[in-house]
Amino acid sequence: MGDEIGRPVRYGDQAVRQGHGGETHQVAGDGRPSLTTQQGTIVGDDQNSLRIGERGPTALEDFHFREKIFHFDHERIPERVVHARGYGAHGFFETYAPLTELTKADLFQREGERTPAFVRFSTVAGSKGSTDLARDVRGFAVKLYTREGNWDLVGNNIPVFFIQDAIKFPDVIHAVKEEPDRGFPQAQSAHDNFWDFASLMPESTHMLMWIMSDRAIPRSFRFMEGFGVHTFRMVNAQGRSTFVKFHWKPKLGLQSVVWNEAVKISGADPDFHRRDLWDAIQQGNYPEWELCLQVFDDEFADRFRFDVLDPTKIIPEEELPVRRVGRLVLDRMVDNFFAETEQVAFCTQNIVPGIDFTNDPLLQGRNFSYLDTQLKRLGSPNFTHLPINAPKCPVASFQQDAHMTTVNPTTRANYEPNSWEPEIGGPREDPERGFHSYPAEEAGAKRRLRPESFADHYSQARQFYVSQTPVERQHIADAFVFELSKCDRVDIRSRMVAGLRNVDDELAVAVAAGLGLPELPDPLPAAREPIRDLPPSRALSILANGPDTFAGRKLGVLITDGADAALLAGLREAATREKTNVELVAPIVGGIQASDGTHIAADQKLDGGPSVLYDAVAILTTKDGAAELAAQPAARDFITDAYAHAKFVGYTDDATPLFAATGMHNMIDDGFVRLGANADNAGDFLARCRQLRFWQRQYPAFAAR
Ligand code: HDD
Repeated sequence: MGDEIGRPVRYGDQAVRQGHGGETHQVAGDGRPSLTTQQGTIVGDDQNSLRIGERGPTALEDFHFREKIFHFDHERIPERVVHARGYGAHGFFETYAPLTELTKADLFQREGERTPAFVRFSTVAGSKGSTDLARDVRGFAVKLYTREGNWDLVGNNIPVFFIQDAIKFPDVIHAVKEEPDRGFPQAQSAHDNFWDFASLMPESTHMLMWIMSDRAIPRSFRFMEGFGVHTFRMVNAQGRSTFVKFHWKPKLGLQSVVWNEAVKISGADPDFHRRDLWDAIQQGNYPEWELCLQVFDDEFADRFRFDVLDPTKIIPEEELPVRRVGRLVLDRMVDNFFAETEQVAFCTQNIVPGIDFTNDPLLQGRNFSYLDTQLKRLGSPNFTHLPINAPKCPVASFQQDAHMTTVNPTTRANYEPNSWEPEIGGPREDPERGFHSYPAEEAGAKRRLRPESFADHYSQARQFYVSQTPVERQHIADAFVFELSKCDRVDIRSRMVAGLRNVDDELAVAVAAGLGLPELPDPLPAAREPIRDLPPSRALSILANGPDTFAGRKLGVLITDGADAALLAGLREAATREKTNVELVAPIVGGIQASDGTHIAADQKLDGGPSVLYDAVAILTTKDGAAELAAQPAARDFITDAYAHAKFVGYTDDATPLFAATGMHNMIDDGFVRLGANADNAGDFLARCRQLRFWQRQYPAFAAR
């Protein structure tokens, strides 16, 4: 037990540290550990500070009080300057088949190899306490603890970026975050500064199309893609390099919410995304993504219309199909949010032999920024010693000391070369297995410039737009109108519309009309004339690639006293078959008495469980129950919101008084499924829900495929 001294161990639900003999101070009786100071002194009284006299001053000698408050005062560390709000989980990456021809990266050498992984999802602009449903890019940062070191693939759920050169990063981030004089708005791009900057930076146009699309309001982390964004290299054992772009594709398919829903979810449950991930993993529904590669050589790079080093460009999947090479499974939540999710330190520079960088100027700049920011956040270069950041493979180096070190050289030699025998002399470099940068030839004049090959800012923005279904195009136009309406300066609104004229006139006209601009501005001068006929890429649309499953989604069932017990049981069974969760919403959380006299507890009280929290809803009530519901604003919102958000609604005829109170009794459409008509009806309803939304309600001509 000697080597266990001081090691943190779990003791019931408490993390305590063991003593010399591996023991904890235990209180006789219930066996709990005694509360101690950080120095291990058992605390006799944790309720009262040390006083002189019953009503007298507090004594400075109260070391327990001072230590407790001192530690509390220092609990916060600086939040991340971007991606402050995030949520992480553990899991593994499993390799489908060896990729030896492409890379010598150890994790890709053996079929079925499982590499431990930690993933942190995030929003970009808001602070740590902001809402999950902000319209924003989502971070998708993956740490892979390989046998040959940690590889961090620090990506986003959008495959392009706002800027082409890292030197503009502080500007784009300053512009999107709170305005400095007033300290708001929080977690929103809908304000003058952002659109002022964006409209002056034509290179951001492609990214703007993505963040104004439904991609920026995902239904949950489980239903979004991830992208490495940059072109990277893979290098094989023979030293041959191949270019690669990384994609993560969710097994459950893509899904987003609509903006009005996002706004309401932000109030109803600001933790909607983290709760979703927590619930799914706790229930054993482990979310999965496949790692997909787009691999290409110099010849492809030369012939591709755009520069593969430009991070504002994608390579359409139709032009270069993806290859599925493994799966990422998240199967364990953290033990402690701060220790793991908050202290995890991702660095784009963390790569392993077999992976390498390219000259993408955004990536090159990122390689400086991440290491630097971790020092600021975590306070010591020894952040690598924290369990969440430490590699799971052997580490041997001569780096030593600094704040909070937990690992130092233990022998006499702490330098290299040295002539001590191996046990004392320590580690040596390994030319054979060690990392060598790919020896790319570089030459040219030292200048500050933007290459001509980066000059096309609009063609792929247009390609993205024309690849969307009509519903998605409408959402993009609505989002631009919403965001620009929050700008006070009309010239900023107008300049942005002028930029959109280089993308698509239908879009520019719709946005100008939505803003009430007196006239359509002339197009902004373009550095290069946009290509108007890039073929649409179906892979860019969410709706055209609907998952056709309701698995992993949530059905909200509004129940009142007298609700049909058999029908509810049928719904639950059908939902279980469909791998869908059911949550019961009732006027009071204590629950209801069902038609068969049984008592059924609710999961949510009516105004705590609005329909925006569910992917589809059902209403199981009686005529009296419906009349009571009709009198409650929360019940009326429940149904009108579900309708407005194009959700499928299961109902029985008894719900009619509620529909009548909302004026909806004449609006029952094919998105409403009458329950109880036959035994299998619940199953039919759940099968309809696989379409996720009844878009025809808003767009009668809608057909996704
Ligand atoms: Fe960044 C965090 C993703 C450009 C500087 N970034 C951060 C995180 C993600 C990304 C997912 C959160 C990591 C975590 O969960 O801890 N960033 C991206 C992507 C980019 C990108 C996909 C473009 C392709 N970032 C970018 C640039 C710079 C930074 C150009 C600076 C020059 N990013 C940072 C940072 C952060 C960060 C300041 C803040 C917290 C952190 O690093 O750990 O260094």
